[in-house]
Order: sequence, then C-alpha cells, then structure tokens
Amino acid sequence: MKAFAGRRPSARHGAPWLAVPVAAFGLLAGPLAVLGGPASAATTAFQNGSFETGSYTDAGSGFMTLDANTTSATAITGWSVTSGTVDWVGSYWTAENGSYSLDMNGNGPGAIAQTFSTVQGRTYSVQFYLAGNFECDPATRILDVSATGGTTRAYRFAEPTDYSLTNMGWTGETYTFVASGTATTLTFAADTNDQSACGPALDNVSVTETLTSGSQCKDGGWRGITDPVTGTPYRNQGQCVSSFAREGDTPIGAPDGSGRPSGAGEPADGPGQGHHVR
Ligand SMILES: [Ca+2]
Repeated sequence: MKAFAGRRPSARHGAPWLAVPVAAFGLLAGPLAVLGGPASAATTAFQNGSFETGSYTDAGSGFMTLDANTTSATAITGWSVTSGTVDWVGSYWTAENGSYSLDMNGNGPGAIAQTFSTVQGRTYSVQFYLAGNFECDPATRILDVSATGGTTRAYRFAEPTDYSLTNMGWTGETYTFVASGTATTLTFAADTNDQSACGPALDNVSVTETLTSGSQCKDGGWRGITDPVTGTPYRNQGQCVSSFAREGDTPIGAPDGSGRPSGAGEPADGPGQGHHVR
C-alpha cells in the first residue's frame, strides 16, 4: 500500500449491476437443517464476500496489512491469505460495498482464498468488483481468479482518468467455474510479476449457483434455486423444468458465456439471470 496525493474526486460511479447479496447464499444451510432435510456432510456456505467482518485493527493508516506467514492471515472471517501480503483497507479509500475492501498487494503481491461447499458438476458464477491502487507503476493492475478444478483467468484494470481514493472506479466482473467436488476453494491472487506495494483492489464477492440445463432440476436440483424471472424460489421440480422450457433450455444465468477477461472502461458483465442460491 502506498498513499495517493492530489487526486481529484469526481462523480464517476461504479458498475451498474447489483451483486447477489452474499448473505443470501449463507442461508443455504439453515432452512434445510430446520426442516430436517437429508443428512449430509457439514455445509460451509460462502461468507463475508465484502470483507466486512473479522479482527480488523488500524494503527491510523486506514488499512491493515495481512501476512500469509502470520496469524493475521486469517483476520478476515472466512478468508485466508495464502501467499504474500494483502492490505485489508478500511477508511483509506472508499469501498465498493460497506466499509472494507482489499488491496491485493500489501508489501508485495498476495493471494487470498475461501473454501465453501459446492455440488459437484454444478456451475457457479462468482461476481466481484475490481479496481486498483495506482500510486505505483504500472498503470494497469492484474488480478488472477481461480477455483478448484477451474481455469485461472486474469482480470485487468487500467487507471481511470478520474481516479481518486473516493472514486475508485469499481467495476463489476464475473468468473464462472464448474465445481469439481463438494468443496471449492476460490482464490484471488495479485499478479506476481508486479512486486510493487500497489495492487488490484477487490470488494463485494458473491457466488451464485447457475443451472445450465433443465435436467439439473431433477434429483433435488431445484432446491434452493430462485426463479430468475419471478425472483422466488422454486417450489418443486416442475417449476424449475418449466423455467428452462420457457427459456428454450438455454443456460440462463450464465453471465455472458464468453469467459473472456475484461478491462477497465468496458461495460461490466451483466448480472445474469442467475438461479440464485439461497
Ligand atoms: Ca466491502
């Protein structure tokens, strides 16, 4: 982390789409347990995608540096710094959501990861907001995103012309993976070619399960999935199947299907019509 100076605030706004509230995903385990659902292994829902909770301490800098090699690695609830250092940013700059976000380069490039329950073979959409710390060169920050069994994608963010600490230019991005098992580790990593103390900025991560075929409605696949049109959970398999029939069995919920990285200034990936995990 290095400080900025003399940047002029402006009225630029972040990406237009709204991410799925992480808390909604966190409800996954609760209702099933209350209703006495099928016995299964413990469910660990994705949590704290906005980096709002944990043991944050601030010596006055407006951020806290977390080191993979110290106990600070697990200061953010649900997450672990798995390599290098990252800065957990509080008042230093304006978060996309809430009060906290990350500079993925602390003293140098770092990586952070969270492991959560998934259903093998299901498709998941990870939505997150990207920006950058541009006190140091170069003027483009690169963030690598990966998930267990998935492909690593590099996301680039170029310095906006109207950049400031209160106007970071947060841009919505989407990463998609197919779960290879009952637990998936999602990792965000700063580009290790950039050894500076200024990295990509990250906030407001959410995970949405996406059905890609009507056949996935079967065998309980409809449970916990929200109809993208009505916004209400499917009550049964028939409703789920009907939804796909209505859409011509296209992969509704796939954000754009292109799998391509996008840079700053491009339109953000849309919200998709996700079958939202509850
Ligand atoms: Ca946040």
